[in-house]
Amino acid sequence: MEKLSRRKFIESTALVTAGVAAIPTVLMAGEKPAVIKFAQIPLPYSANALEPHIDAATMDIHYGKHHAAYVKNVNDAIAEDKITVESEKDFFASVSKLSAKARNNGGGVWNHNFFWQCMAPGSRPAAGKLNEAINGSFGSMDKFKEQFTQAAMTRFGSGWAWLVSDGGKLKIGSTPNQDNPLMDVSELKGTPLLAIDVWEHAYYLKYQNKRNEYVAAWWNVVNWEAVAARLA
Ligand code: MN3
Repeated sequence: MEKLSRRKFIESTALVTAGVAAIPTVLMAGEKPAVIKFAQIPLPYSANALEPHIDAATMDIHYGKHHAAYVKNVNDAIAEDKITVESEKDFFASVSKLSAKARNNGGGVWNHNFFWQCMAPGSRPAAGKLNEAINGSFGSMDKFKEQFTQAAMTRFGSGWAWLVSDGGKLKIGSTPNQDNPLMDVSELKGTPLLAIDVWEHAYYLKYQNKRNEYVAAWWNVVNWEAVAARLA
């Protein structure tokens, strides 16, 4: 894992948690604007912490190779394309105007930073307000899981399934490739609360073609406390 400065860590964690950027925009005369730079959050647990549901080899490659590559590629694209947006929020809200390289890799960085924080070892059941919101929107936790699993299973090819809050209303949906609900191009819109990566690289080593087994196992490592915090 690359070492990040404490400031960078706090910044990137805050960005991911809030889903919006908080980059200062007050500039001194002659100072260049703070153009956005994407970074990987430190993995919040060890690579083997989610076993047996998510294996360490998959985590190592997923975090260390795939996710790291998105970071390099989006920052390259920002330089190559002379992108001048100053916040993640603006980056995704105007992503239709950016190159495919910027869109795919920017989404790749954000989605994985979010995904790592959707999981934790020793998952505890959803409680309180979150539980009530899920029951209210979907009937029960079981029905919610069924619908979310359906979204994950029917996303053809590579992509993500999401639970979002759209103006206080909970919705389930999916996005192709590395698109996310913060993007202007996304049909599914809202504040992300929970996501699962259904790219084959997320499960192929352990589950091969059995996406259904991966999704079923993933419920055992969902960090419901993090989901509840995003809803608050
Ligand atoms: Mn992935």
